[in-house]
Amino acid sequence: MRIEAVELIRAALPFKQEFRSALGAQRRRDVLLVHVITDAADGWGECAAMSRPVYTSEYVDGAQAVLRDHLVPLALADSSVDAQSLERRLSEVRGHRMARAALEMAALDAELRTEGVSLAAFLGGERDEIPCGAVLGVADTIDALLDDVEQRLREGYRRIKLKILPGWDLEPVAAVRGRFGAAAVLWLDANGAYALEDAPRLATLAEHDVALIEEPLGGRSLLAHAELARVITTPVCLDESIESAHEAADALTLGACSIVNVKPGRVGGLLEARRVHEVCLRRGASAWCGGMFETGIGRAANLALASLPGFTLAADISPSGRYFDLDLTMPPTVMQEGMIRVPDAPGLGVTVDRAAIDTVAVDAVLIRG
Ligand code: OSB
Ligand code: MG
Repeated sequence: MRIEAVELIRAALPFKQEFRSALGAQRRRDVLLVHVITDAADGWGECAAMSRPVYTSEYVDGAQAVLRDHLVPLALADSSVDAQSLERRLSEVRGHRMARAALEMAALDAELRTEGVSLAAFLGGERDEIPCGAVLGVADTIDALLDDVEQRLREGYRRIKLKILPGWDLEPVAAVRGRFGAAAVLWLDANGAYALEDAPRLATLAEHDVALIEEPLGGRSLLAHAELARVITTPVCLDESIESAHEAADALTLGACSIVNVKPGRVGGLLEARRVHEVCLRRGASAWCGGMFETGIGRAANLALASLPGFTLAADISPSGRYFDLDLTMPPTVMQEGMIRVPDAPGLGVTVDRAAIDTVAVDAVLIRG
């Protein structure tokens, strides 16, 4: 396959409701799409980077710049590429994992559409539907949070993940547990908002039957997380701290976590995400597929990844309409009894709705080889 041109499209999708977490407040998703045009088929990728560099160091303007100036030129220089050779080629650029992942996703989509193979089948998926969890930001009041949890449970989500930070932790957790009892499987995500000195406070969360706490400590320290994991009984899950398969192996060896949130963007692509999954499977650690407020494009890739056998816990994947009024793929993604079907058509297995993209696009640049 030869990549003939790459289009970088920026779009803005307003959140239905402002989303607040330890990473700040977000009103709008700044979407960056990568559209690869090859001699055989087109392919689509979605970049996980957000507007500001507050989750990892990447941010959407930076991702666009490194794609335009460095990654896309590398992809266009090769007369024949497949996703594997492209991954190797792009790894010459250090860091910028979300940017590399978006281009790899698009190339893999084009390659698999050409071959008539679904992404799930290519990756080694074994499930045809994925259990899904809801993620709830910081609410205005405890009552508003409880109403939201009730609605999500009614919609069928398999578990509830609350964003927490100092000042929004014990009280909302106790309230949710008090109101819903054992009916709610409860996870917490701190996005690194705590320090090791907060261990006594974090230890008390266990009283509320919390199934996991994600990225409790700031600074991406595996040693600090290992120390915390020794003194709290709630299982620790890492997100931001793990950017590759070898970091996942290190984290599990050190006891920094027992559970891994796997996001293809954060680790540099679907191929590396599959290697993270292999590490977890080999070590008997639980893994699950995280989310980055994706549109239908990124969601399709996440569903394929989440179908691998080691993803034993509910994913941060939601149906169309959870965060935005408009989706960018057809048909709309639906959730039934908390499950979403894994696309089984070639490539990402969804039809990209160019007309919908054009209604929200703010910028599009075509780079030719
Ligand atoms: O920490 O998992 C996170 C979104 C952006 C950045 C970081 C995170 C998230 C989410 C999104 O939690 C969950 C979703 O896409 O539903
Ligand atoms: Mg997280």
